[in-house]
Amino acid sequence: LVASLEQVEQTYIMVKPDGVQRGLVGEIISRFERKGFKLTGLKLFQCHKELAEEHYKDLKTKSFYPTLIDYITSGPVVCMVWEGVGVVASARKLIGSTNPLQAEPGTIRGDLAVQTGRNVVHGSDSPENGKRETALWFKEGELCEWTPAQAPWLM
Ligand code: RTP
Repeated sequence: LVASLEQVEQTYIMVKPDGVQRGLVGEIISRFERKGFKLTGLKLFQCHKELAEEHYKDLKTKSFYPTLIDYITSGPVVCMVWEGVGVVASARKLIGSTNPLQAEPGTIRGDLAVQTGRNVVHGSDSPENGKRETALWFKEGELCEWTPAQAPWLM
């Protein structure tokens, strides 16, 4: 029942500006909490252009890249790190397909969004990117390692 340290992954989850503007922050955090993952980082943050460009550097050649950078920097985002066994793939399932019209009902995007360009939340796509993005968005000392006191069976 106790996960070994090597099995524990980290994922970077971000409520995008539209999610913040629409008042969906609590709803989105709640879905990860209820699933049973552990929150180790959380902040409201106004993302600057350089950071957005570094985060999405793999998409630099895409036609939608400039629009994407404008979108992500258009207002504050909520940055989070969640930990757990299998958290990266599980978070992507909870979030749903990139195009909200194709996302299954029950997923965050399936329930709460319509447009790909306004899809309310980001989640790392691999354990490696989970680490990379955590290091990009959070400074050392901003993360909090803690042991849940009451429900270790959820970890
Ligand atoms: P994310 O990184 O935000 O979790 O999204 P994702 O993996 O589901 O999708 P990805 O292909 O990495 O694209 C990143 C974000 O770019 C915007 N996008 N717009 N055709 C378009 O207009 C288009 N395609 C992607 C979305 O906001 C997507 O989440």
